[in-house]
Amino acid sequence: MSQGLRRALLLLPRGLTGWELREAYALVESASFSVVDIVRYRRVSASRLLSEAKLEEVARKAEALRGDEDARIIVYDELRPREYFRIVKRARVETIDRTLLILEIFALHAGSREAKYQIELARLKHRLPLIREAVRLAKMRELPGFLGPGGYAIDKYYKYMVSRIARIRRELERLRERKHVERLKRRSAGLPHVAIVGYASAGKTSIFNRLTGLSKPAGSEYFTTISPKVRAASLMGVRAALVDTVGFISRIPPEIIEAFYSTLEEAVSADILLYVLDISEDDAALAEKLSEGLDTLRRLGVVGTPMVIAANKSDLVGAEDAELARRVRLVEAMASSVYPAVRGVIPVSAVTGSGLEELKCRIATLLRGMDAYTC
Ligand SMILES: Nc1nc2c(ncn2[C@@H]2O[C@H](COP(=O)(O)OP(=O)(O)OP(=O)(O)O)[C@@H](O)[C@H]2O)c(=O)[nH]1
Ligand SMILES: [Mg+2]
Repeated sequence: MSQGLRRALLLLPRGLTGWELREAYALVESASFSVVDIVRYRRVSASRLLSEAKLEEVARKAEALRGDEDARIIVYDELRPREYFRIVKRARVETIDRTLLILEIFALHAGSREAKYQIELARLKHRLPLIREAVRLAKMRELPGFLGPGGYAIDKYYKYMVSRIARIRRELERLRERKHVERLKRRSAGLPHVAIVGYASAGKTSIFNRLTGLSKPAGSEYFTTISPKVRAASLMGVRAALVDTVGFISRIPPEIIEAFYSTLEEAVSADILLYVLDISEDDAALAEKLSEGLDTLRRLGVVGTPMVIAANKSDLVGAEDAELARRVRLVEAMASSVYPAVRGVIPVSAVTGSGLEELKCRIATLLRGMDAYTC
């Protein structure tokens, strides 16, 4: 086991597609876990996750982790409070679900005060129903000594959480206000905004670095970028503020959407959107990740902002130009049917630099408010 990795027993629902499985492993790895064993399960019903036999299997496999404070059972699914307690009581290893897994990754990368608050808020909101269930169980004396304190202490803790949530919300509101003012200042300096959005790990920061000449951390793990980064850049002689943002993810839990709303607000108020897509993925992943992103934008209220799609990682598609062209056409068709303001799909590679000149030109053209190429 390499240093810094926490051990985990991974519970995977059956029926995940190829890219969903890859994403599951990428998320687990990004949260610094090393998987010691896997249990595949089929959900019993909407309210019940595991059958008795499965639970027994989980408990048996969790034995190796018992006593290790850092070890976790990771349920790659939504976990209702009742199921959580059912698993923890039997397996006696702390258990997290997909939402908490994503929040752990966020926490590893959170640099700014705002990001830290946002993560704490999302965690608190996610834990609240759990504590409510603990209060209920303690009252029924079904949790003797579990979680340490008795029912009274749990009740107090619950009240503390509620007041802490209110406090963080006020604090975030204040920070958001300040950011709003900063944005207005940038605007009055005359800089149009280009927000770089897209699915987690598509290469947004790599493209941001290329366009701004910076070297912000980019990484193969998910959610390298949590707080948005803003830099002025010159695109074919047109100056603009480029904004790098947090990545989208499929089945993103509502707690996270709310927590990161202010980060994504940059996308809402942008003049132009640069949507980065990993074109090297298979058709199913392309379709899902594109529609997930466009859907998130729609939920945020983005409708008519002109959008250029950077079909990134074209270097991985291989020497077959025809295959790259086919994928680009596919993306074009899919994107413009849901988001009519798409103004082109351009194959690029942040690694080799290919296509970047054309990308800059396309953005510059839009920034000048023109339809035809000017460079
Ligand atoms: N082969 C290849 N790899 C790329 C390209 N662009 C980015 N990558 C790699 O893809 C991974 C993700 O890149 P990032 O730029 O961090 O992606 P991101 O979209 O900012 O990711 P998050 O901030 O985590 O959402 C890194 O390992 C990059 O080196 C590309 O054009 N070609
Ligand atoms: Mg990034």
